[in-house]
Amino acid sequence: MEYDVLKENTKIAHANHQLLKEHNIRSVDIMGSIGSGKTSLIIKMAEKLSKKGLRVGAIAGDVTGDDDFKRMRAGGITVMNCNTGHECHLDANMVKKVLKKMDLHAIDVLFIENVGNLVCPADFPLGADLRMVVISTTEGDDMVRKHPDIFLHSDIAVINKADIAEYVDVDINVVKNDYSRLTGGVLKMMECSVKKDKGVDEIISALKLV
Ligand SMILES: Nc1nc2c(ncn2[C@@H]2O[C@H](COP(=O)(O)OP(=O)(O)OP(=O)(O)O)[C@@H](O)[C@H]2O)c(=O)[nH]1
Ligand SMILES: [Mg+2]
Repeated sequence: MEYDVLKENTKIAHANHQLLKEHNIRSVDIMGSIGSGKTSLIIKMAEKLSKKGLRVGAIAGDVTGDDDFKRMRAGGITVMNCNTGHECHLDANMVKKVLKKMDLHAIDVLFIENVGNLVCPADFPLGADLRMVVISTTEGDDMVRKHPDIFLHSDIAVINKADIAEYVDVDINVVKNDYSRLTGGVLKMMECSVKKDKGVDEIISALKLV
């Protein structure tokens, strides 16, 4: 019998979404390249959201280890670690298992940090309200041209590390223009520097978290 992995993933993702909605949790699947600043952005957003009285939870998705888990925990986030073992992306079933162990009554916002990768996560929705892709200036100016799918599967796209763009010879406008072109001029890529706390409030607004 043929087993359709993507179809099954979509079914579980719908159930995850339903469960999160039943608990009034707003959720974001944060995808993006390795080291683009996903964890840093989650911690910065959590700091800002908790000042507004929101309780932030997270799932730290990584192939192995608990580095991001520990950083998020130190940032005051109610976080669960999720190691994929070998897989280059989270899938809805992994998230389902983690959600079962989480106290969903204790959080208002859930950030799911996907494995750093601009290819595989695109095909596996997890059940979050929104999907965001985070790249950074250090990857160069050609990420949208090389990995269009993940941008097309995301509601929001961010380019981080604006503070060092000039040192890595990247013109952020080139990336932004590629993204605008890809989305038919409908969406604009957001720019931020988590390090300098620039553009993070705008991302929180775009995610409709406050
Ligand atoms: N200059 C600069 N560095 C940043 C910024 N944001 C994050 N970093 C640094 O980039 C490195 C990677 O950041 P992380 O937040 O771990 O990135 P990540 O996307 O979670 O990485 P993985 O989970 O390993 O894929 C760290 O050394 C951060 O301090 C920024 O806005 N500017
Ligand atoms: Mg990380």
